[in-house]
Amino acid sequence: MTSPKTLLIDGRWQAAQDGQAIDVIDPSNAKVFTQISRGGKADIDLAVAAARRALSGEWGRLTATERGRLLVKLGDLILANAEEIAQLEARDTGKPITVARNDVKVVARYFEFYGSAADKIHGETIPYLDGYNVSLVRVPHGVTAHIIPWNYPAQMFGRSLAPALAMGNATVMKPSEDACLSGIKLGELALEAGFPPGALNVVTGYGHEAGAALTAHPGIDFATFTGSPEVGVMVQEATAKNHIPCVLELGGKSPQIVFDDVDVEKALPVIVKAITQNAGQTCSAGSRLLVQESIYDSFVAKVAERFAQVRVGTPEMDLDCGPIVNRKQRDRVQGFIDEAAASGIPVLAQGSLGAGVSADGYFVRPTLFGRVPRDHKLACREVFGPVLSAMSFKDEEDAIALANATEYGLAAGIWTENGGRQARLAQRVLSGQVFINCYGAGGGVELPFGGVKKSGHGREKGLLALEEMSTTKTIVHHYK
Ligand code: TXE
Repeated sequence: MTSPKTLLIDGRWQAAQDGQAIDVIDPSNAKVFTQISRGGKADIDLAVAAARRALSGEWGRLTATERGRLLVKLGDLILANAEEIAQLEARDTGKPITVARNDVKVVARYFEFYGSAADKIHGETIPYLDGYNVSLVRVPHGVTAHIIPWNYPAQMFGRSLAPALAMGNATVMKPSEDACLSGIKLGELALEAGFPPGALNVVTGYGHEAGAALTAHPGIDFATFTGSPEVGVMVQEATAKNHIPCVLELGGKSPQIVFDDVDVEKALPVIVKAITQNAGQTCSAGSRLLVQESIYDSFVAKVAERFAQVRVGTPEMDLDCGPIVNRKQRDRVQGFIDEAAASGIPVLAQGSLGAGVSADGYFVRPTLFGRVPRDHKLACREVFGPVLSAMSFKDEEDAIALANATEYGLAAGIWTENGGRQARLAQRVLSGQVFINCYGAGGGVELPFGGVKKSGHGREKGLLALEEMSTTKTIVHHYK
């Protein structure tokens, strides 16, 4: 196997040092359709060294305005190449083409948003003793490491890199081995936009090889990771050994809390979409449906009716959702469904597969389970597939207890017309995001995003990401 040149290091496309490659598989039919370089430790060493040089070279000398312009230009190039990126993204992940097209608009928006913000980060002055001027300035970490998953590869590329570049860090991105074609294209466009060599490096490869080498590298100053809690612990350990900070976004088991005064027609489509979009492979998927006992049967019956209409297909079929990203994840999701059904939990509805989808593709039927016991695996573990678990609660206190009865805390939906209840729940539900009579942060580049508890720590998106991607320096000047 010869390695293709999918590593962007020091402004040049390179093959893996050891010449290895990874097959890229189309999840709609399980066929290999291209290859990427299998980057490893030697490639990471080169990328980190290139990033370090960039900090003291052309990239490090740019003003904030000049950096911002480069980001905005990259955003424009993304829009100009939107269809090509969307096609790559859809093929690589299996998502419906309309969804991929929307994702690309969001990536462009990340570069526009952070590019426009780059020269609006002001410091502070601090009153101090007579004869002193004290200022607090924001400075980049230095070399930042970015590890992203496969569920929204293009969006995550923008979400992770744009604020880091806006703050003047030199970056090394390790996209997921399961979906990185859009990231390679975005790297190409970054070169076209004029980013100096080493400012933005992309190393494709496996997590346990390139990913582990990157997060443990003594030459990085900060790491940000989105993925599983298990790997999140490894990233935290690796960065702790080098005494550097990290941001972790590790998924969730987010509740949709539905009270008896819910606006049913408004809630139904949102609740179904929140667990079926992207085939449930969304960190903030609303995977637990908590319904007040007094309306449980009638409301859940209506959800079931809609759930049964969800259709699954290939990107070109452009239905509600596509296949699961790879065989391992498909088996995992199907395993949850089979095990729960076998243990007697009622299946209330299942979506359908579009006519003619390949039997080899990694498709699963979206599934709604009813009256899931509170301590069942399905109620507690992240499935990361289109599987919704309905449960009932008695009153407000019980709703809060149930919503918080999870190791995770990423997002929560609250459905009630009662203003006091909206405010109480928003305060007491333990979660990084709370949505009242709506759901999802999708596309909300402006909105800080991140979790509590096992969902991770640190914030991405919004202006808060610029704080995460930088540190402060206190400058004390004695002028008398
Ligand atoms: O994740 P991994 P997987 C959750 C979801 C899913 C489960 C497993 O529950 O079912 O994780 O998915 C890189 N050092 N989420 O196995 O392995 C890897 O190459 C450094 C939630 O795909 O965590 C990829 O780029 N990096 C989530 C990224 O980590 C390593 C999105 C994610 O892969 C590494 C994805 C290592 N030792 C999965 N090992 C979300 N929060 O949105 C792997 N990687």
